[in-house]
Amino acid sequence: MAEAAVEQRPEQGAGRVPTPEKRIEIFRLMSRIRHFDQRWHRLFQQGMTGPGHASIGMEAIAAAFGVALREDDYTFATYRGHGHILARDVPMRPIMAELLGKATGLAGGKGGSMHLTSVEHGMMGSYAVIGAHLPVAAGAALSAQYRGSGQVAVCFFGDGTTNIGAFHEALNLAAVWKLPVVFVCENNQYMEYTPIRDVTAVPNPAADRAAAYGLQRILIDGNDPDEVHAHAGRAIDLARSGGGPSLIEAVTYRHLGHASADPGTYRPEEEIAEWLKRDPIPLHRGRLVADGVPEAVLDEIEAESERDAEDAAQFAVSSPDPDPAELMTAVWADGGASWRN
Ligand SMILES: Cc1ncc(C[n+]2csc(CCOP(=O)(O)OP(=O)(O)O)c2C)c(N)n1
Ligand SMILES: [Mg+2]
Repeated sequence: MAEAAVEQRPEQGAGRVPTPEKRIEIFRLMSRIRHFDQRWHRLFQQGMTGPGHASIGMEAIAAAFGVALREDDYTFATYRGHGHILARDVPMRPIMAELLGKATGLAGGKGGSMHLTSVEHGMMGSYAVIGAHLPVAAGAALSAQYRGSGQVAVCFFGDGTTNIGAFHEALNLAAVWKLPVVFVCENNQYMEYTPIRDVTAVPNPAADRAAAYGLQRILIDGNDPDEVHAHAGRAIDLARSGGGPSLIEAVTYRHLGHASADPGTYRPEEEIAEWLKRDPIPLHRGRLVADGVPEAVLDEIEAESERDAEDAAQFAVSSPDPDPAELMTAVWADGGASWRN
């Protein structure tokens, strides 16, 4: 925590507490993301699915942005993107089925956990190649700017991603062309098994580099959904009104390892314990209850999320495998591989 301390900047986002309805919606999305990832992780432990990347502990970022977005805005995520697609209100069933490689999955089982896409929901994909989607998000923003559609692209990525060339290229061009894009660094303080501080010249890998692109330094607590929502709203408004891109660094922590099979034991026990105390879901729940939301309302949201995750798991497990005849369909833009022959 000390290495990536969250610097409070009250002038940014101040006075923008979400409406009560939006705060409950943020709770609902966080709860759905948590239950979905937990249920899916159990399927992995039972050998029902291959490995993937959970975002348990990091839900506040996806959820708070999810409620700040307009329906036709674009989301770009990494392989750690289950939460981001759920935050666009894509139903759990086809997502879970995709993770299990089933025919009923979003991409017919061909994409898996690292390629979750639902264009009609604005979810423009999760990407396995580090940094690859930052220029693509800038391209989507350029398209929105050209068409005058008022759409905004929001692009999520990890702390480690700030050390790859595509980060610089995308940020620079987005700033030069004032593109309607919001870059959100989910600084969970590790890139796979390496602490980001061991391989980065500045303590805050995104915020400390914002000046290089003429952007404001925005460093926020990624486990505080009210704070994330305030900054999301400001950055999205700025982008939509022609004010250009933002770069937000949201400091957070993943409760599990990098991927399903990683126990995460390279992290100090005290550090894990400290961050478990800052779990965004109980934090947000406590605030809602203090503000008068009945416990029963939140209990029902939790129960519904759990039921939906269980239903999605049953659906995915009982769904058929893809037909081998489908192997080479929908792989290329022409719908097949015929152009190669
Ligand atoms: C171009 C490229 N290089 C290396 C990898 C292997 N790799 C997968 S995840 C990862 C760490 C990324 O860390 P970070 O950006 O902090 O994201 P996090 O997993 O913490 O969400 C690496 C190096 C990759 N997928 N793509
Ligand atoms: Mg990371």
